[in-house]
Amino acid sequence: MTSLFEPCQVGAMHLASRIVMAPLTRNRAPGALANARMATYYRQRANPVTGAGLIVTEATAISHQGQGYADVPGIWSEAQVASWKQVTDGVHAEGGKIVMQLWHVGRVSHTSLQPGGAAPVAPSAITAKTKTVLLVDGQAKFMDTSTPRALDARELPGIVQDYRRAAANAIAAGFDGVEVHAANGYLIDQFLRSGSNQRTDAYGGTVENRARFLNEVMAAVVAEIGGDRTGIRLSPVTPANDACDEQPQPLFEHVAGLLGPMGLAYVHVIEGSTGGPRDHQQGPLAFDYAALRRAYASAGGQGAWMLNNGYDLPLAEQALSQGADLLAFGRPFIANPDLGLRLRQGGPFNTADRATFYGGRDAGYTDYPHLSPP
Ligand code: 8OZ
Repeated sequence: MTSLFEPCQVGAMHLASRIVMAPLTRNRAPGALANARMATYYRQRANPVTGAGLIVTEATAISHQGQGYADVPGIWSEAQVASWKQVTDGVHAEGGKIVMQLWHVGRVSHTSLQPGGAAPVAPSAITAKTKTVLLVDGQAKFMDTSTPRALDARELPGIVQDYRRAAANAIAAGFDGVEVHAANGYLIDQFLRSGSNQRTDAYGGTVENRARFLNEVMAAVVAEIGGDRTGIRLSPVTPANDACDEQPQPLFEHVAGLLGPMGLAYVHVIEGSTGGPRDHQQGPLAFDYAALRRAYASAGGQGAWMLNNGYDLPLAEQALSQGADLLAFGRPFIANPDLGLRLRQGGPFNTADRATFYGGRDAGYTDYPHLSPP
């Protein structure tokens, strides 16, 4: 039986274990730049024996328009590329691997975060019933998102180009690859789902049309940096950020069919409701994940299959025995920089403090205790 602590070839990356640090938004990048505190945080988790076999960065904006939260980082400028080098250098000095998660929030934004105070953009002008994080008097506050404007189809090639440039920038900054964020109700997911996409052009209506934007983004990123350095994150049934679709099963099996021939390093699937229940037998979260994987494999997909949401050691081992290749841990990695070591030893585990998830300084960020020096 495969164990969490066995190595795994993932596209161009050789990983020392199956343990992945999931992407985690922490709102500690003022000016949209990476910084020394972030470099410390990632380096603490990068050792392939005591930490993660692979780190996925916090979601990182591909453009100013792609920004939706206070103090999240970006990867569209030369200054941002330079700022991330301290992070990739630190991770590589520990012998670790790190990919950057590429993000456009679409409608999950606020005019105060957009270029020129403009409305955020979306497939259709439908406000998301969700909150974003803004800084009010220096304090992180959850605020309603602004009403978006619908994108003109003529704007889409420019956004695809932003993804492509972001992927090139990530490689220039020293990352081992990228993960395209197509989950959790952000721009790509907004195109996919019928609840946020009411377009009547080639990007709306049928499943094929709603998946067109995702397909174009992935094709551009793969053309730029290679499929073997590219992953994708999907969340077929999450209600996060007001995401909803009447028929997620055929929609996501179609997406899996598009991804199959792309030669991707991995596919990362959030099961159930992001950060919440993962039951999938019945009710609103019902979904056949095995069928999703079959659809991917039967389209020629050979990338590693990464699962996420609420995993602990027994559940992770069960998933590996059922054919998963990689398991991504989110909150456990916030509170346990040496999660790899703790999993090997069967614990003990620190508990993450929700009050310090978003914004702030070292508290709840770089100050969780290690079992042994990193
Ligand atoms: C929590 C807070 C802000 C953003 C996601 C990037 O859900 C996020 C996110 C999570 O994917």
